[in-house]
Amino acid sequence: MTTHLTHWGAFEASSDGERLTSVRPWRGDPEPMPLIENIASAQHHPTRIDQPYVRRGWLANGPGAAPRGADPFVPVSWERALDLLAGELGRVYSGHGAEAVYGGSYGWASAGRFHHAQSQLHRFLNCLGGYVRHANSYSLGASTVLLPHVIGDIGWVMQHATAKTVLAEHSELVVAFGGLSPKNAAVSPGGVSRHNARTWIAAARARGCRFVSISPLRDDTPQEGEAEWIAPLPGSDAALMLALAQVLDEEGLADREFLRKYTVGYDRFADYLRGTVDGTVKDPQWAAAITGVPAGRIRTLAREMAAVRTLVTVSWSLQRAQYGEQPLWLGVVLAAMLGQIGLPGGGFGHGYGSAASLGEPARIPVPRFPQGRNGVETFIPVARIADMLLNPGLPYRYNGHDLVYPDIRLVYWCGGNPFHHHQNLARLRTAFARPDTVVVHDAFWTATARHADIVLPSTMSIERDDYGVGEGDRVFFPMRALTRPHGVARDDYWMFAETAERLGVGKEFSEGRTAGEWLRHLYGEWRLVQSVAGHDLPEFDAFWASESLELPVPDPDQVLGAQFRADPDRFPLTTPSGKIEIFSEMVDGFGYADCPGHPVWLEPEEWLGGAAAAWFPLQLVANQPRTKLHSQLDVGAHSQSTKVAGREPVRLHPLDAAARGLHEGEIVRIFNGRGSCLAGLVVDDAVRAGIAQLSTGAWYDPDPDDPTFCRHGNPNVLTADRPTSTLSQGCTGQLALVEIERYADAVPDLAVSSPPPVTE
Ligand code: PGD
Repeated sequence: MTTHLTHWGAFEASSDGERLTSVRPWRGDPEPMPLIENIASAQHHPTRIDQPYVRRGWLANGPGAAPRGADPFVPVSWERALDLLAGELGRVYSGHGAEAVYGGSYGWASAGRFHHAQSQLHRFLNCLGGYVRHANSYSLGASTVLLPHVIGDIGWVMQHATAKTVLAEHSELVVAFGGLSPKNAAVSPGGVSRHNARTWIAAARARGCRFVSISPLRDDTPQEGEAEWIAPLPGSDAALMLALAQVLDEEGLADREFLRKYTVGYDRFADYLRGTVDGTVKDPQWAAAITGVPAGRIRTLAREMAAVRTLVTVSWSLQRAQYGEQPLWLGVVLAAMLGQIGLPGGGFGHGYGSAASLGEPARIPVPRFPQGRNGVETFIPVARIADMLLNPGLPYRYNGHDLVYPDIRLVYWCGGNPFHHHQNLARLRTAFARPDTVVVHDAFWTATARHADIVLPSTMSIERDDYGVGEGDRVFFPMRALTRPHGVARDDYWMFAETAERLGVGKEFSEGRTAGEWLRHLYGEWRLVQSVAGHDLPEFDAFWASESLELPVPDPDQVLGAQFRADPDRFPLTTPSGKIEIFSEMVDGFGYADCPGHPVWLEPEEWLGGAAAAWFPLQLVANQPRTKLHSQLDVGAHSQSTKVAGREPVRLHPLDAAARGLHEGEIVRIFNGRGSCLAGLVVDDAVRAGIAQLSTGAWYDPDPDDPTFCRHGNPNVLTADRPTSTLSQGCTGQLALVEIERYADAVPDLAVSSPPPVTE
């Protein structure tokens, strides 16, 4: 058996050289993930891209728009594909400059440090002069922009979060806004060795810690927590948090000494709570009307939080909605009012249920494939992709900057699936029709590959040599190839090296090394640097022959919050004031009505639809899936095992199903003013009444005549391509208003589970 790594866990496998013959979780993992079952079953699925393809219209008529996403593909040899690619890159770079190339290429790709797809692409494009990049992520669009204004270095709550073991030993109450979802806590970019979310939650509970899970879904916190379930209307958490803060303020439970010493701006915020500014006291009665949570429970919860050692956590999903900055900022403010920031088991956490890496001790850095220097300064906040393609030259604002969308001629995607991750997919489709050329490398015929002109087949990580370790994880795995590649698929590195050669920058890109030589070279350099830092690590050959390497943790006790608490003058935050900013002069100075200088309640535009809200009475929660990571390996056995008649499952409360005369297992149509999709109904009282829960990840399968209708169940035909706010311009894919009805027509076949039409 050989050990290998994925974003969702390590596994051991054997193979016959072509396919995996046996797969089991890595023996070191106490809570293995069933997602591992997707790998072997997906590897040779008909939707694997077996060789290079070029869209017929592009091949016949040259670079140009129509009809991207509908044309058949022509199989071509590697020679021809790379000649065409090099010719087109040459044309765009010489005719329009590097600013006409969008190479942001957002996406998680696969585990593995060297074959990390975006790093490969970025190095390649940098050799050609650079590319328009993206800033931030779909995961943390609002957090990455807001938190530096509020607490300074975001590493404070990410890399140096309070350890899970400390929480397990010291927290008396964990109030988890967005829950502590075990499925999300099981993944980390680059991999996870030992899953431990259930273990630390069980340990805390056994010690007497109480969990309050504030989420529309009961299973957003593991059973081990025996959590009290409070289910506010999705999108209303900020109102609930304001009311908790109002009770703390009114009843003298706020820690005034902490607020004075460690924060700025409390008085302005308190004026808002008390209604001095707008005449509305943000009390529990006020919040109950917005959230649906009884006023009495809000008041008692605030008192309980002030009475014991309390951790306030906010999941990443809460900020993936319009005005997502507000609940995040309020989480920090609540923790500051409780005065426990920097105490073991108290304070604020962001993402304990969102990624495996949170609360793990910071390990030494690991080898990295250098990306070179980008000669282009222009960037977009990542979720503005459709806006950029549709509106070249349009000015817009972001985090205090006045920016202008560039005029993109060529889009290059490697290791991501925007037709999975972006919102309002029909609009994205219109946007993808604009550039001259779209190039995609992927292992599968994802919807993005189907909307490309040049499609190059990449290997899966099991088909190449690499090494990997997850963000915040300590186990570094050699990842030896388990099988030969599917069809004539090649590594992204090989494709870039060959194309770079054709464009006259071969030496700059490859430095004359093969992929195998790079692995050895990067490891050797890294080992040398680490030995200077006092870490004695094995030579490459010994590492390569081993099962795994446990990485050192240089400074396990470094808790930034504790240092700040001990001496805020010596360890100031990197905010303008050096303190926690409950009111930010900087954010206030930007003058954005959708993100003022202190946290507030802003009613989502989706709710203000008036008639629209009446037409679409259900709150859709489009959360992360349980049976796959994002859209990866959706054709795999584990993902397929939960589909209903081949469609993605949608969960509805029994009352909502009964009100519509719907039954378990039926195919339903979910719709709103932006689009519609089919899904298979699951009736479940683990979802709050008034909610429909449809996870992301089903491959977009548009009706040929109507791109707003997905036959498979991708919720991003329903979500709005609307930013979190002018401040962070993040993605708002988590929530949308919808209605559901029985699908009365004959259920159409799926096109997305077969390759697209191919022609000679
Ligand atoms: P993945 O499915 O992981 O989705 O969006 P992301 O684009 O990351 O896409 C990765 C792609 O890389 C896959 O198609 C895979 O086959 C390909 N790939 C894997 N390995 C390789 C390789 O070696 N080479 C190449 N060339 N390709 C490779 C995820 C994004 O979705 C994220 S992070 C979040 S948090 C967002 N969440 C939501 C949400 O909560 N709700 C909605 N509605 N929408 C969301 N979208 C976002």
